[in-house]
Amino acid sequence: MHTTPLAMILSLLSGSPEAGQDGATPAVSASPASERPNVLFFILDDLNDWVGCLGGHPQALTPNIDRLAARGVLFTNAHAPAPACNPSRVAVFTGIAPHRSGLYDQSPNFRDVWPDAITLPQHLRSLGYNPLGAGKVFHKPYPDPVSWDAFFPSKDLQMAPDSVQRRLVGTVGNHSAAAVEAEASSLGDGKVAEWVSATLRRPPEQPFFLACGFHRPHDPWIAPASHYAKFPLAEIQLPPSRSDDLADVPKAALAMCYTPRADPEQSRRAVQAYLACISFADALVGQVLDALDSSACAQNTIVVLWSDNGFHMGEKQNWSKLTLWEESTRVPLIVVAPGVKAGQRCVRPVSLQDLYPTVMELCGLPPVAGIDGHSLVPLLEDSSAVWERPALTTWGFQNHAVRSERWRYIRYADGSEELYDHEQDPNEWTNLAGDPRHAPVKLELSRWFPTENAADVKAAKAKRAGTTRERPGR
Ligand SMILES: [Ca+2]
Ligand SMILES: [Ca+2]
Repeated sequence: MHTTPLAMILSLLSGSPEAGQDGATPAVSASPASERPNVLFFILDDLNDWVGCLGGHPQALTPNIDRLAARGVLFTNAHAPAPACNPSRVAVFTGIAPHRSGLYDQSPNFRDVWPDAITLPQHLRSLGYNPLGAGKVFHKPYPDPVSWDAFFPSKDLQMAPDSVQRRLVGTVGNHSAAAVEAEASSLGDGKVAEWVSATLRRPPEQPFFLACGFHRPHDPWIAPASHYAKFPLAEIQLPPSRSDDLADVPKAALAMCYTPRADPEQSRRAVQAYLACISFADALVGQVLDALDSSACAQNTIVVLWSDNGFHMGEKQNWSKLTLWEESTRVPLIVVAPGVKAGQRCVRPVSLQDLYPTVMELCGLPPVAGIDGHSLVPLLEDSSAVWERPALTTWGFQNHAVRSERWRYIRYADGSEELYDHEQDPNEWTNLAGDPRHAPVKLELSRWFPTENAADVKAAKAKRAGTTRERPGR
């Protein structure tokens, strides 16, 4: 029987060969559904590497994320499939990478173009799990009611509103902030933490998949004043940047950049606000972890924490995500699971795309054919295990970055390129793509760029509607 090239590609991408060859399926595989581990999925929004245990900013305060990392494996070189909420989250929850789905941008809703997609929570439901969620799990305007048995605040509304008066003040560009005199429970993310904690204290009888989505530290940067107070404005340190940094990047890179005027005062206000929101999000993670630890499911729950994309706070003159550089693609990723050795740090380049197959394997469930990503279980067992592939990030049609342990290689749709050596240049200041001495590195890394790129579903949808204007989100 002949195997078609596409079937071969899907098989290679599915993660199933590893699951079969390594025999690494955890001991839970033979247990009945009722004894399978639960999954608690923390999703943070726009959280870059400004986390204590990742060392991205010397003033970041994240004691709770740090204590979670100490319980399992911290991936220090983890990257998003796309540097934006919608394509990143859709890739994680469907298991299909942007270059195969054609969903590259903040719209459309994946259900509009792909109504029969089976999300991870839907798939787990079919295998006996109770899928539950709260907060920002999918992109904000696109709740996915069919994914959940229960959702807070409701299946049709992902984000609980803040119940406080606040006056936003400007910082850099379009980023606003507010310190509010309010308890966490008055803010949307605080309500999410309370609902998730209550769910953990009274868990369903079935094993559960519980997604806990916090909007912080996404802007507007609103947090209780107590978190702002931890970061006095006069003491704020700005991240390293160079005023001439963009002189050696191609036009395609500049087109992705958001470079508003940012004087030092505005920059310090923005950094303070972002640090305050990270501190607030971290406290909410701690609140949920405390609820888990005192619950009946403390010993039998896999905990995964990730952010959908990173964020530039002035590095490379950029004040956003939406680029193929390190600060946009790198994200915190922590996996804690029964039987996984605590306190490991893994430097291998991995992707959030790997989460779907990882969850399946950790739960002792069969691998899913046709999805992208590769189970991280070999790295959970031994964080220094061989891992040959780099992490791939895609932003728009035919714009890709691959990140290996040492290098970042970017190629844009127009053929222009960037190459950075993280061993010598962790800030990605010097684009080496034009240096012929690095041709062998580029050749080696270029084989990981997708050779087939699905047409942009947003463009296709607009064409079908007989207009080039994007239909408003719902
Ligand atoms: Ca985001
Ligand atoms: Ca530069």
